[in-house]
Amino acid sequence: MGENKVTVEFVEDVALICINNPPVNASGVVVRQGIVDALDEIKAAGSAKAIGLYCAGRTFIAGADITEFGKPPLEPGLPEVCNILEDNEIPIVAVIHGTALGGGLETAMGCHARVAVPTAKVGLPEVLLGILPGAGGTQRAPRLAGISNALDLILSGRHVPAKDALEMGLVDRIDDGEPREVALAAAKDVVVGTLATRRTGELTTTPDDAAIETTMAAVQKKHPHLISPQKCVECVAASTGDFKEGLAFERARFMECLPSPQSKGLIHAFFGERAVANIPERKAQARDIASVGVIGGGTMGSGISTSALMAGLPVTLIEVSQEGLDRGVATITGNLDGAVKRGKMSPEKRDAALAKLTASTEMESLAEVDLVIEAVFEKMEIKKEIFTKLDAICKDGAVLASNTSYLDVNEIAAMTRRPQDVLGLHFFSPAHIMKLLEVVVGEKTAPEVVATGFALAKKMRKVAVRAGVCDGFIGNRILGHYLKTASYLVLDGAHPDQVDKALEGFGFAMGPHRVGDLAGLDIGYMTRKRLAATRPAEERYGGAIADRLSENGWNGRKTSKGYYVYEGRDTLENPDLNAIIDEERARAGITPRVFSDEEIVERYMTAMISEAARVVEDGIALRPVDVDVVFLSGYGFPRFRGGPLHYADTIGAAELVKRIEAYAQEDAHYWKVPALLRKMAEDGGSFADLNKGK
Ligand code: 3H9
Repeated sequence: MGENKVTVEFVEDVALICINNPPVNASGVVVRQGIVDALDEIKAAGSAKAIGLYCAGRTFIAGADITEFGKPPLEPGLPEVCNILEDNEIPIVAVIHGTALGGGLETAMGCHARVAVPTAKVGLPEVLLGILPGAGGTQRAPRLAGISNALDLILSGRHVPAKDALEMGLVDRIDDGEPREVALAAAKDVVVGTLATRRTGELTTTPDDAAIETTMAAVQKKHPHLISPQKCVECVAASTGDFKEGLAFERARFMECLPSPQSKGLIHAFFGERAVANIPERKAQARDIASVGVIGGGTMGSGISTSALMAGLPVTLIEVSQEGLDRGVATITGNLDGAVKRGKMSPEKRDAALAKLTASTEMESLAEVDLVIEAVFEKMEIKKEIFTKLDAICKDGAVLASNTSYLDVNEIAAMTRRPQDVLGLHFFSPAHIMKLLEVVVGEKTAPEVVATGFALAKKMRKVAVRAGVCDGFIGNRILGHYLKTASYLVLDGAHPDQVDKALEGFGFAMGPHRVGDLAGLDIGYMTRKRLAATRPAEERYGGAIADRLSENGWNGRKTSKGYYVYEGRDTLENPDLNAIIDEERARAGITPRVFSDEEIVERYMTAMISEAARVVEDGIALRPVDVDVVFLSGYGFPRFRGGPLHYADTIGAAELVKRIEAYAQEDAHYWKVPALLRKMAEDGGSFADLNKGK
């Protein structure tokens, strides 16, 4: 039966159904058919008075098999299976361990009782994939847990611990033990009547118009771009009516979400975050990292230290002066306090983490640590000096990492007698919050050192992406390119606020000028100065307006003035900005023209895609999906668009080439068609094909 993914066992007067579809028991067609066949087999045998349904391996069903989405539907569908379970004459109790997510929880809710082991979690995370619970979840969850809980569950997608699920009414009992044993005991209890059963669809939902109304308003405000959250609310609202009509209503909305580009983008992001772990060094044995040294107590160094401490690692923080060290320790303490406030760690864990922090002004304190991360000022001479010292101080086998965001990791590694132990670990600010870690692999970096970078990221709950060496690696190299477009747009006639709003309309949380103000305009100013000598003569200079702001000391939020003026919580116009823009346009001999929001987005995105294509072409990123994940996890790229190169496929290479060629009429130096994109346009290829290794 079902390639043995679903098996039946008869024990006295009960039957047990076991689902075994590693790794996460996703409910693919074989599982679905297997469940239906199992019920038929049990009915035919005629001996069972109750059924226990449980899963083998690490988890209960973690959802529908997402890889089936977008392909022709395979019968029986999951909604049908949940209904067949519910309609089954012999009562069925589901036993949940691991995580019962999405279609998994829906399967359990189709059963007649639910028992969870104490460590189990349940959730309906479909909204995070741009869809909605489409196998009865929006109708059964409110019947079991009430409208308010169901809305929370379905809109947050969060994993609810068994204890809370019990309080909500989603599960009926918590029993400890191996899933099979718990299932056997629970089924026997059903037979003797000590575990009550009922059909969820026969329950009624108590109306709660106020909750529906407030939630709908909140959703529209919070997710103006997304279609599925609103549909989730509509479906939950429909659960107060007839059950069958509610199921049909849910099905129709599910089918509207499933083929949407948003859902495709979100699903690409889900698989992308997992695909980036597939690196050439994945089979190498990572070195054990039991202690970490961080050099530099500034924002980055403190953030990295916080992240390591939160992962349970002891940290030795190094600063040149006692004053700098005190500042670093204070920042780390503040970061940890913030984590407690945000509910990310308990006060006890915070104290334990802080107790693992050692602060020192002596580099020699790093002699015994397993990994050092240098996070000092972005100047090659300073980094070289530090790595020369580290080479003399650190024990053999220690991994030596630089948190540089632009500089040549090979040049840094060459300062040591052990370049094989050196790599870049590029964190993003604030490092204890941002998910992304670029693992920058130098010419001589050993495979096990790369694997160690990935293992560290996992420990820190970050998404690691492998990057090659070039100025800015994956993310900042692409950023450096497309930000020029933003500045050209402003020089040529768009207002910074229009550019920001157009891109926020596209889905970015903040437009580039607002981001610049937040990060500090002095960063870009220093980068432009650093690169001034290497800027080709034919490159158009876009930094004139930003330079003027920085030269006035208006570096953004931290100085209360940049592209905007910041007063308390308010963001206001900068009254001096227009004069500066006019002056710089006049100086460059530009007659400003009008840009539509659409053209702004097109030019900005085309620039981003062009450089992203070159990054793939040059082998700096392993695959297009690596670029996508960098932008989703580190640059606030709208997740529902899947990343720049997933988005590029929705436009198509031919159209992109056409756009670049048209823009090149104005500026042939900046707008060049990447060879990869041209080839795709000619062959009808896509970035998705490249991800699949085609
Ligand atoms: C749904 O249910 C729709 C229904 O309402 C309606 C239908 C009509 N399918 O994350 P991991 C793979 S929508 C296929 O590394 P962990 C994953 O890609 C679904 N594959 O493990 C990976 O493959 P690989 C609602 C899946 O322990 C491997 O399993 N459910 C699925 O860190 C291991 O995964 C969800 O959204 C899937 N559903 O975390 C839950 N799930 O090894 C999505 C995982 O080749 N899943 N894979 O890279 C998760 O959140 C996590 O995987 C989970 C385990 C927490 C379960």
